[in-house]
Amino acid sequence: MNTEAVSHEFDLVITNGVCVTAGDVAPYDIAIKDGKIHLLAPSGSLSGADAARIIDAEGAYVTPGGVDCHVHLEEPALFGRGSSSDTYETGTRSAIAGGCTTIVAFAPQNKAEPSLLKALADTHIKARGNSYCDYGFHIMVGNPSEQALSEMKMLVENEGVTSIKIYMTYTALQLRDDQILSVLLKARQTRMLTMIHAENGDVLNWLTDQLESQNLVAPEFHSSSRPPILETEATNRAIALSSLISNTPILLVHVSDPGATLRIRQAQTNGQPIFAETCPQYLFLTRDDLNAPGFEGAKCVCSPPPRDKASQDAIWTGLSNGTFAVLSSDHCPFNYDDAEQGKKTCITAEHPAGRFREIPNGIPGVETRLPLVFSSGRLPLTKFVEVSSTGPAKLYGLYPRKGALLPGVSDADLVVWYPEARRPDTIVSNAMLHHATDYTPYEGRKVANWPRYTVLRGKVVWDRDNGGVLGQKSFGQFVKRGPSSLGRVWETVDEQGEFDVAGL
Ligand code: DUC
Ligand code: ZN
Ligand code: ZN
Repeated sequence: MNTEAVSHEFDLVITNGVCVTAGDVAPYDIAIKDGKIHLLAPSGSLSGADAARIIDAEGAYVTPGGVDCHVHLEEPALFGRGSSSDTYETGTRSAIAGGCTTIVAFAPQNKAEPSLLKALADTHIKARGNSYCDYGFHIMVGNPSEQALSEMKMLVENEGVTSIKIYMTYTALQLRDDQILSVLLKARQTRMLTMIHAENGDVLNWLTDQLESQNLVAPEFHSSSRPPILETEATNRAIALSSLISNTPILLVHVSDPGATLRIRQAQTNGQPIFAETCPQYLFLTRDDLNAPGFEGAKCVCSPPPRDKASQDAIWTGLSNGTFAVLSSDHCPFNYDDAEQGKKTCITAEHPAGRFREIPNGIPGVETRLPLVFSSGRLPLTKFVEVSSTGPAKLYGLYPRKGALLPGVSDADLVVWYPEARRPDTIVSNAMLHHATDYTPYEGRKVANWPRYTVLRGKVVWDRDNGGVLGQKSFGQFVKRGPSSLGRVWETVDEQGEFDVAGL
């Protein structure tokens, strides 16, 4: 038997597609070799190419693979009770089925643990060999000890970890303002991007006590315990703390509130390096979803909570006008029907109808992020690619390897959507998703398109009509990240120089 591999000029060609990047929509054929985008050529010109495989996109849009830089997997109880219902294996399987080829997940540092490097090492063990898509890590800082701060330089220089997340709420994670300042100062010195969860934890705890004293403990009161003003206040404070440390760059994560959005926009207009993220839950859910019959509202308990219809519109506007650099899923899954680790851990003899204070905060969404927003028709396609792929790749130091279609440079990470003639009207159901979570908050929603193929480094890892998930959990690679390249963020800091307390 002849076992010699037949060699081809290209490994994969995608022909008759309409390529969408953050800057352009144009028909090109794409040739892929050795896992990279090799060539873009006039449409149809590669349909007879010498390639191991040719996919005819049939006129469909082809976008860079999704880059989702806000994903929680295999995390312990940090947001109330419970622990993640998705592992690296199941969460990244879900990612590729929804067109996402790279995630950045969190390496959580426990409050009792002084080291960030330990948190990173522990998380590498969970992810290695268990990832269907490429991945990086942010460190979630629970304890900004001297040791932790001193390790930030190593994370950037040796480990390819160039961002951290800090919290202004949650008992297990909340930092005081002085701790936030210490983190920002070190982040400035080491060129780390600081992601901030901006909600005033002390105020929401007080409001929660007030609600509980009136026995208002059902899931819907999660929303009353975290009104928009808490987010606006904390966002304003985060921006003030950043400006105090000589305008150190920060990213406000999962922004839900128009007041916070306006404050961010003002800071950006003033030239401050303030970046912002929003998520599908603030575009597609409202607080009414927390008011579902019985305990069902717990399925939509996340923080900040979904707001009202007018807020949704303001968030869409913020995406369109560039206030938000990135649209992430904040995939933070907990099973619903699970009294050990899921949403129902808060149902006890004392609180048979549940107690919102103890509901694990977070919802799944890594697989639905791209189809929901692509199908919405509310963003130009170039903007869709910008906020869901190119923007996150730039913000988190992955560009142009990720988030682009640059020949010779970019990994061949792609999504081929369905062409108009074959567009499936998909009704989202949990049964069709690939996570290990027992529900989706988007059950029953109609979406007009879905990734037909997902390609990761030149390999077809998702073929919706022929086998579904074709990738393997050993194929995803850890990606070392560089500094952020969005908006000359660190060049500006270089020009401004270091923080000088005497100059305040
Ligand atoms: N913040 C997150 O980023 N994810 C889930 C819970 C939370 O509050
Ligand atoms: Zn958060
Ligand atoms: Zn999150």
